[in-house]
Amino acid sequence: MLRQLLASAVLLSLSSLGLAHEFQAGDLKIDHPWARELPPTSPTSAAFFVLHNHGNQEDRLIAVSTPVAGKAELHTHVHMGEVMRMQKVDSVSVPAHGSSEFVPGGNHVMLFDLKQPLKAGDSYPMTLEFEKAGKVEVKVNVEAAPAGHEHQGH
Ligand SMILES: [Cu+2]
Repeated sequence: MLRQLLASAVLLSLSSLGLAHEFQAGDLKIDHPWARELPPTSPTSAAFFVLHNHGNQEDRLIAVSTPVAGKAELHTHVHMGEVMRMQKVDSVSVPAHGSSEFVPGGNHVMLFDLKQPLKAGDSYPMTLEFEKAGKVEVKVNVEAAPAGHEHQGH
């Protein structure tokens, strides 16, 4: 019984380590890049993360690329009457001492022409390019379900 408890405690701590991953570019922190697992037939996907800016100057995310997709675009959602529509944007601001969230239903990185199915448990590299902080490569984790509470409270 004790052994089982210990084993599950180890598993728990391993899985929470796996969930919390972050990357740094200058004053910017890129928190937990992830994408949702989709059916293998889906030609598109989206990537999400939270950008934290610990600096005194605004920065902007201006471009994204990844080897798993033919094309990656910055998207946001806008209200078009009753419905929410995706719209391409040229850049996304990360305010000084602020943050910018990329979440389902909001800003996201749209991936077109996927070259391989994205399966839960996989990860893939993605390069974010910022106006001031420059380029940084992050690792995007593919997750089976939309991530929940662990994304809040940072
Ligand atoms: Cu989109």
